[in-house]
Amino acid sequence: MSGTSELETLKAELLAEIAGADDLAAIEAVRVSALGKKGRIAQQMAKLGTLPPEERKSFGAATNAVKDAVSQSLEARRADLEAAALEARLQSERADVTLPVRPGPEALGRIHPVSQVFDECVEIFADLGFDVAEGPDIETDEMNFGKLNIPPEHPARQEHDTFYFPQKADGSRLLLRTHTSPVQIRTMEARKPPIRIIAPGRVYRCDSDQTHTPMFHQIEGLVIDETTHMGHLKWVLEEFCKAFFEVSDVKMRFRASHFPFTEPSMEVDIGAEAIGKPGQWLEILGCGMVHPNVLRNCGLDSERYQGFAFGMGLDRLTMLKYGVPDLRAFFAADLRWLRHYGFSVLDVPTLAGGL
Ligand code: 2NL
Repeated sequence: MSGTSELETLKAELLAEIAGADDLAAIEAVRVSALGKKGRIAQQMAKLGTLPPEERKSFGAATNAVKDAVSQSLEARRADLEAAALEARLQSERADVTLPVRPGPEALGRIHPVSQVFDECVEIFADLGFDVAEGPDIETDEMNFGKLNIPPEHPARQEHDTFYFPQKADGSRLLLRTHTSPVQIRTMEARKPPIRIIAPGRVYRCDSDQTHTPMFHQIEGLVIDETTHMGHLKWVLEEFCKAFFEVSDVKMRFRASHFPFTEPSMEVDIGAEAIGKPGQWLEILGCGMVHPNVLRNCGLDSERYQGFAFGMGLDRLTMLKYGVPDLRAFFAADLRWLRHYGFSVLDVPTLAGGL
């Protein structure tokens, strides 16, 4: 057989092998056997040296032509197989998002109303440009009281209000935070203004009756900048109340009050129309302009910076919004209650979706 017809046969064989390879591994095997270092094309090339000089040029060119044809065919086949593999994955991994939720944990589980309100508040304040800050439940006296301008003789420091841990050798003792303010203290110590944060979390007070539980939930907010003023505070709180109670207008009443960490300090009532009880006022939060002592305690220049802070109890807010009559039910882990008052896992609060 002449060299050229042998090449033609080789080409036909290889092209048939390529056409017959029906997955990427088979294609790769054909590639190695044809174009590899000791492959069948290389074997042909090796014959060049044995040919008479006048045949070498045409045989070399013919072998290269076979090599090119085989390479092209391999690539084309590989591309086809890859496209087919992708198409098969798309078919098998297709999810029909319009199907109802499968029976199982997602359909059965319920989100606790306080968690739902927690998420709603985070959503509302995030939309207003606030970051969420967190900190430990166990704090020092200094973080929970001292830096907040709460003097040693203040009643909040008494044993019957605060859960203290046993005294340490150096006389200091840790405590369970009585508010989330230490989170804001930590933020002011760690960052330069402008600061815009909310600090949601669990807080603890040694108190238990119809309307108080030893652990409850709070959200505090803090805004510090060079020109932040009470108008900003009132606007933020008004926007929050409208979004939270899902009303286009809300009546608000700011009453003078006193907290050691703000000056001036105010308590805020809203017109109970917001929850369908016209004529009454409901107290929902406390707020004020951050006391200059607190700014200085956190290393901020009180001549340059000022800002506002507010704090509200989430449990009470939850009772108001969702008509939960008894606070203690929140902590009773009663599944029948949770099935009635709880929220679907899929009911994620968004402003666009109407909380
Ligand atoms: C209330 C009152 C309030 C704050 C909390 C605060 C935090 C820092 C500095 C200044 Cl770091 N103030 N927090 C301010 C005013 C009121 O909470 O009745 N909460 C349920």
